[in-house]
Amino acid sequence: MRHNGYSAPEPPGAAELLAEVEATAKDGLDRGRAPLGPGEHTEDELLAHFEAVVAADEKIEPRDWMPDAYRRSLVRQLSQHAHSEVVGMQPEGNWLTRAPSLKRKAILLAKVQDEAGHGLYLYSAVETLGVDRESLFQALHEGRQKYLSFINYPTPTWADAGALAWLTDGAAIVNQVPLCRSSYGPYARAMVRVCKEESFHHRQGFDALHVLSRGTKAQKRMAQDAVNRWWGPALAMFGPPHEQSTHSEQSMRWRIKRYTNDELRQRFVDICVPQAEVLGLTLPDPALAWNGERGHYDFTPPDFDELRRVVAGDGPCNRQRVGNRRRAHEEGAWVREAAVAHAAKRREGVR
Ligand code: BYC
Repeated sequence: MRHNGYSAPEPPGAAELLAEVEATAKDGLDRGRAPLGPGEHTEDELLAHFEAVVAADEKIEPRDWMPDAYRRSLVRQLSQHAHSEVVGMQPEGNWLTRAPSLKRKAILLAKVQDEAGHGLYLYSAVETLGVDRESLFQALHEGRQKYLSFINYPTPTWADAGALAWLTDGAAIVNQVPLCRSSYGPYARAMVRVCKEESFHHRQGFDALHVLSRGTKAQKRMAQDAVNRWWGPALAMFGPPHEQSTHSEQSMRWRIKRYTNDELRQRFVDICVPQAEVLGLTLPDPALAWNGERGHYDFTPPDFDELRRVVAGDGPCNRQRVGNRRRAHEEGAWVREAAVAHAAKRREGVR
């Protein structure tokens, strides 16, 4: 990335993650496999067929029969994912009017718009499961559905926008690359596109921090403070430890998920350490050390009690984030009505 002749280095490990995404893109294609005919098969036959499709690493498509519990779990995870993208526009949106240069502002604006787009791909994917979008918004606004915990933390300095993108977009990519191979076709396909865009988000955060850490002492301190604030929330994004994870075992059997929360958290730490070295910043964990026997970095797990509290609604910004979202939805009602009226006119051939 280049600004005023300055070029930040490539974050180590980023290209490899993107190559994994590319490698999955063709696997996710809808190959038009005919579904089992309705009414011609027993529930056992339908289940056996579903399990065979999953075991063969083929995709379940919206037209296919699927167990109710599989559908429910997908609706749960996909809607949480969609909400996270949309509510997740707020912590960085906070810096849109105050970005330090026109270039940074343009980049941030594009990133925040992308998050809205990711929300749209994901809401569309949930709709393929027979749920309407308005009911998802209601569930979010009434606190019946979740979004990711890190969004409930504040971004008090410009460096927080950079640290948030470097760490939480970095964590999101590590989490989402295996989701590109999810057994549900619309989810897997959405993830391919999301990961590619997320890769840009991650790089712009890395780039913003790289500039700050090579700036004045005060700028470097600001970057370090922001990394200190975001390291814990980024680690917590991967969810509770495996033994406390309620959904992982089943989701992994259904191949919605491919790895445990802990395996992904470890991969993220292993990727972050060399990136922090290039940035010249320190990850705030004295226990962080290479373990040659395990072939991984040892690290201190995030504070899971804090994660529980934040998910339960008691984070620093929960009320503000949901309040803003609710207000934006109400104030945007006229835009949705206008779009529906416009679409109806187009259908009737009125220009
Ligand atoms: N925060 O059994 P578990 C982005 C919940 S946006 C809140 O392990 P699972 C970005 C979990 O839902 C990208 N809740 O669940 C945007 C479950 O509760 P329910 C967002 C959490 O599903 C803007 C319970 O705890 N990415 O990157 O197997 C700017 C037990 O957990 C959290 C996604 O949403 C958490 N951190 O695994 C910048 C990824 N962790 O549902 C960046 C998609 C756990 O029973 N989601 N919970 O009420 C997933 O991959 C998985 O759902 C999770 C959890 C890894 C999050």
